[in-house]
Amino acid sequence: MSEHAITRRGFLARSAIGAAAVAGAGYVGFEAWKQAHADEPGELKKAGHSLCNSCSSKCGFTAYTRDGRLATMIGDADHPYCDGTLCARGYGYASIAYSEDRLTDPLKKQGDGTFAAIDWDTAYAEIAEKVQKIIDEDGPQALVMIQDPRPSGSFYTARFMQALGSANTYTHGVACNMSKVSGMTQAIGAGDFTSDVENAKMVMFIGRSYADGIRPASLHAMQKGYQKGAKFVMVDPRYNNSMHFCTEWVPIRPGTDLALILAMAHVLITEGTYDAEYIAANTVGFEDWAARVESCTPEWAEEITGVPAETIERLAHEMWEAAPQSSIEQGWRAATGCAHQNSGETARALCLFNTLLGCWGLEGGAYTPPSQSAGKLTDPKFAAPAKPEAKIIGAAEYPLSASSMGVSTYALSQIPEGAVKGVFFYQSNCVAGYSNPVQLAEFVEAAELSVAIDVQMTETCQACQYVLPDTCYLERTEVPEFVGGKVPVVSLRDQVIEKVHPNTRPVDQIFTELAEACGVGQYFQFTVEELGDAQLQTLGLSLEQLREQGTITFPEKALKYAPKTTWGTADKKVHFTSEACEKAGFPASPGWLEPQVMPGDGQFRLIGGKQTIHTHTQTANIPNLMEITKKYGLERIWMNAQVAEEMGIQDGDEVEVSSETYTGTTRVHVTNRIEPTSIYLPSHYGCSVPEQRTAYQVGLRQMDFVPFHIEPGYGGTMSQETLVTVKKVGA
Ligand SMILES: Nc1nc2c(c(=O)[nH]1)N[C@H]1C(S)=C(S)[C@@H](COP(=O)(O)OP(=O)(O)OC[C@H]3O[C@@H](n4cnc5c(=O)[nH]c(N)nc54)[C@H](O)[C@@H]3O)O[C@H]1N2
Ligand SMILES: Nc1nc2c(c(=O)[nH]1)N[C@H]1C(S)=C(S)[C@@H](COP(=O)(O)OP(=O)(O)OC[C@H]3O[C@@H](n4cnc5c(=O)[nH]c(N)nc54)[C@H](O)[C@@H]3O)O[C@H]1N2
Ligand code: SF4
Ligand SMILES: [Mo]
Repeated sequence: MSEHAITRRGFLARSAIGAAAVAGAGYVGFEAWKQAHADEPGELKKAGHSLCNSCSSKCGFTAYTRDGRLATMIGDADHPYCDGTLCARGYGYASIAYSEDRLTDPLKKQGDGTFAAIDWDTAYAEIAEKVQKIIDEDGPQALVMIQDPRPSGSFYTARFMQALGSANTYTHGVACNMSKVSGMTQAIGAGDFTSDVENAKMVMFIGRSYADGIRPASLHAMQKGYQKGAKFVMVDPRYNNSMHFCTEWVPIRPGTDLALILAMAHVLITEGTYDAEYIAANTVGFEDWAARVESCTPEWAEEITGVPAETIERLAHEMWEAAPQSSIEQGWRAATGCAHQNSGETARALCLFNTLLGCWGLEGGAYTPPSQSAGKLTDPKFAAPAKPEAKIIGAAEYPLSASSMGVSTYALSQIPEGAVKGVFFYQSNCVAGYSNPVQLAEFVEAAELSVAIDVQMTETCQACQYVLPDTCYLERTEVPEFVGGKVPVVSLRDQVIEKVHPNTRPVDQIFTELAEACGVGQYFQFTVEELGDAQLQTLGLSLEQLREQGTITFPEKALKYAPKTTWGTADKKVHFTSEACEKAGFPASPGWLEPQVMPGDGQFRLIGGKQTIHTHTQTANIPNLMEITKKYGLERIWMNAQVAEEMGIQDGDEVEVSSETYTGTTRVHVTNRIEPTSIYLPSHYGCSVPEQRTAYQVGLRQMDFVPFHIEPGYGGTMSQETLVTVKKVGA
């Protein structure tokens, strides 16, 4: 590692950006903050409790205002994702309330492609008329909803679609963790587990960076584990910011993690070092996997992954020596989430490797977090519409895909085929983030009806006929949010500031009114407050109580460490083999599956990755966050130093990046922090919407370089199945 690399490593970890989410590392307490801001005009008032909306973690916080304007936010100590601290994005994104680029009125696309303001009633009436025509001619299954899973959004969008008779409510899963959830479900009957990072002796992270793809509580756990002497191994083509708390970097070629896991399993199984007792009592199909990994030697895996055979062997030994206080962390988006043709199978193999360690349910191992949910509502006014008989579109074509997320990109691809006619987007910038943007925009533009509900003009809004302005999260009260964790909780997003733009409307109002216009208003005869209170009453709580406390814990449901012997599969066991996978064309137990593309001479695999200060496509237009990007040149692509030298490329050079779908230019960051076959393009840039005046045309957009395709069986976007070439501009 060069001097240069170490200096770079220090940068984010030591700066306010990295420290913002690390307890005790330069974090300014509320009292100190109050003193520093004591002279500001207006009285500091506690305005209520809300949930951050800058990413899916929805961390809980108390909001303080001065003269009705948001002054600061203090993270909840009790919230399982937040653990007392919001991250830098959480603070930065709050300024969306006052953004000059907010949507302020309903818009309708004109013949020349520009948008003009219309009134709400006209928008509802026109949308309802088109909905009715689609239902009359093609049935409700020709309607599709794509939404980000947040409390009110999830409830109201799904209810609206169900009321219309459509099963097609999708989340952003295909572009996030679809393959992870689906692969794990095949193995352990659950889409999620948590490595007990804080108490572990050893954790291997495979394409998951707690210090970049931030959830504060996870990063805190990593810091605590590291300080207690845990061995944290980072398997990543990049030396990411989590290396601050890691003991070893294992640079790996993208898309080859499955080979690494299979080879580590080979080592443990051939040496007989695995928890045979746990396996005999709690699993099925072990022999099949043992036979399959017999040929997956560390030498074999070295050829594929670029990780030396001795390293693979040593890591397997170390994981076993630390067992059961060891595990491979589940990952989120990168290796297992949706990136490659083998992401689903990698997720499956990862769970099976952990099963060899016997770590399930034990302190320092890995556990499935307990949760609490509301009981059934008995008051007839909350009676839900009947569940449609049809299955969500895409379930048959991608039989392993989790139907709770759905293969939205496949549904959109059915617009030109005529099977889908109308599409709604709620809090989703699908066009810029789920797959190839040109292709996705073409699909949406071909629809008879397209509606986007957002707070700013986006690539998705641009592709739609109608754009409806939501209030921002600080301006509305939502359905209570139940969150699983070591101690599960319920937490509230309450309104903490008045509406900044009078003609915006909150999500619950928009869907209630749309439902009325579409003739299904009978399912929406309650306010969001009444609904929230009724849900809480089923647990002996009330909205008033939750408003007061912000987050309420369920200590009686807290995690108790014990070997896990009941799984969510049909026979309650861990499955080394899966009939569903076999039916979908995969081997019964996971074996090696190549990524779809492998770089040849002069080619690189394009990888993405989060940056601490941005979220997906939604924060690039926040001026104070973009200022940090510009100050540190964070929009640059990364290229391996030795490769750059061979190509005559120097740090800061302007380079042209080309794939089969797109060519664009940007500056390059030359570094030892990336392995030679990868080019890293940070995930948050390349906005093509002029109305986002801060974000417009800064950097490149990863998805432009990726063709429209879908992971067989599992349904992920395969966001990294693309090859690029790079050349110096003017060379
Ligand atoms: N700052 C920030 N934090 C976030 C978010 C955000 O947008 N910004 N979003 C939240 C959400 S919704 C999600 S899903 C999570 C995502 O969290 P992560 O999954 O951690 O996110 P990524 O940064 O996409 O990927 C992690 C690492 O994987 C590496 N990687 C890429 N390809 C491969 C590969 O093939 N193999 C291996 N081993 N590594 C690879 C990248 O270099 C990167 O360092 O983050 C959450 N937190
Ligand atoms: N280019 C790119 N693509 C990505 C990713 C990436 O980092 N970069 N990350 C991937 C991952 S891990 C995920 S989870 C998905 C996420 O995909 P999405 O859930 O689509 O996330 P964003 O791209 O951030 O878009 C969120 C949209 O919600 C809008 N929004 C924000 N607040 C509100 C609100 O209060 N009300 C309404 N109605 N709208 C609101 C934002 O303006 C934005 O247009 O994207 C995936 N695709
Ligand atoms: S992790 Fe950061 S951006 Fe995400 S919800 Fe929490 S504070 Fe907000
Ligand atoms: Mo995600």
